Amino acid sequence: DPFSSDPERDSRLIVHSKRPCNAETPAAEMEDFITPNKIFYVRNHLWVPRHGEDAAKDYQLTIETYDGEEKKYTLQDLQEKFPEYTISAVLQCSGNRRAHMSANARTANGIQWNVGAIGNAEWTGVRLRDILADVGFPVGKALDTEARHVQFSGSEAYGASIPITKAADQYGDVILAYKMNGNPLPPDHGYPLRVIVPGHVAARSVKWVNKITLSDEESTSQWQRRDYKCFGPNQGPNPDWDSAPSIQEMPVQSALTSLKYISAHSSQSQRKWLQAYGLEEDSVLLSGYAFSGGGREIVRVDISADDGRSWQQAELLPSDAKGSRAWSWKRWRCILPNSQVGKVFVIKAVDEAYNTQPDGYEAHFNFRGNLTSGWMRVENKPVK
Ligand code: MTE
Ligand code: MO
Repeated sequence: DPFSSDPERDSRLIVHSKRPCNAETPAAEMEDFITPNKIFYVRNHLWVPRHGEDAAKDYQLTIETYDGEEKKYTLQDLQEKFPEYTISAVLQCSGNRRAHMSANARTANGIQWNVGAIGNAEWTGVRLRDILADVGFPVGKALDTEARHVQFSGSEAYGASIPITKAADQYGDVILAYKMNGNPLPPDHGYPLRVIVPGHVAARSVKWVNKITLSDEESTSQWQRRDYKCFGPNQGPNPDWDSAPSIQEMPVQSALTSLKYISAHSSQSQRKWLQAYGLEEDSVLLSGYAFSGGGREIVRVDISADDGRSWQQAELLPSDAKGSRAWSWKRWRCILPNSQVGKVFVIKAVDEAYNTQPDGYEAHFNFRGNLTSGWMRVENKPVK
């Protein structure tokens, strides 16, 4: 039974499937900038490879250069040879919020994730760029070579690839991580080593990575050539798979993760909050996340309390983001008078390239339900 080495999981995770494990972070646990390891969503296509202490000791990473030559590194080699580097970065599954597409357009294939197939963590490891340089790849002149893709293989058989331009970019921050939020990677998240490709769909951040190949071709895995692509609203389920590019950088995304009732007559701390917003009446506190791919910073989150007729801006919370570009999400919050019970709140975000989200779901429907990002609509039903 290949699943026999799967770890125990936190009971707070919302489990969509057990074998393989697919489980999302409950919205109520997503209030912080950093998502704790124990409740970080788990998206496994297969089983978790063995992960005893010997897994790190026996670990070997093989790099296959463009000429077909192989170089090997132990975990210790990587840690001794290359400078340690920490970034904070979101991982978001391409299926995050698929349930909203299914509910608002048509049923899309795949796990019906709500808002929790996303998390933000600090990842510590070594730069892929430094390793490529060490095997003799000219990282500063990558396009002078014939290598166009960097393929990653996981030890359980998963595989994916990224463009050489991302891997060689000195501000691309692609790392091979051995720590998550300051602790060794948990088994579910890639122990002992995983790739982190910040700003890209999480499907490229290969866990349990044991081989890296420079190639003129993308990975030939189904996860590169088929599953993680988007087709037109009318296409499928048997499209010409090669006609669409594989998903790499993520579009703009935002979601509400909490809606709370604040009473003007209750605790002093709640009243202080209301005063800070210049409100005296009972109110609602909305909060959530916003994120964009490619390191593009979120510059605005717009909230409507009347289903999109009028808008105001949410407060973007300060954070301790690390890395060359904006790889982390922005947490946001907004306090509104509670005069609109039963009406619909709408949330949408804007990134620094002024990209924004589609207002509905039908126009970006795709049969696999990838990259759902329509404006999130939530009925005003505060919980006391
Ligand atoms: N890497 C391996 N080896 N096996 C996998 O099944 N799933 C991918 C990616 N890397 C996967 C993998 C997908 S689709 C996602 S969304 C992320 O890992 C999930 O990472 P997490 O489980 O650490 O949240
Ligand atoms: Mo995913």
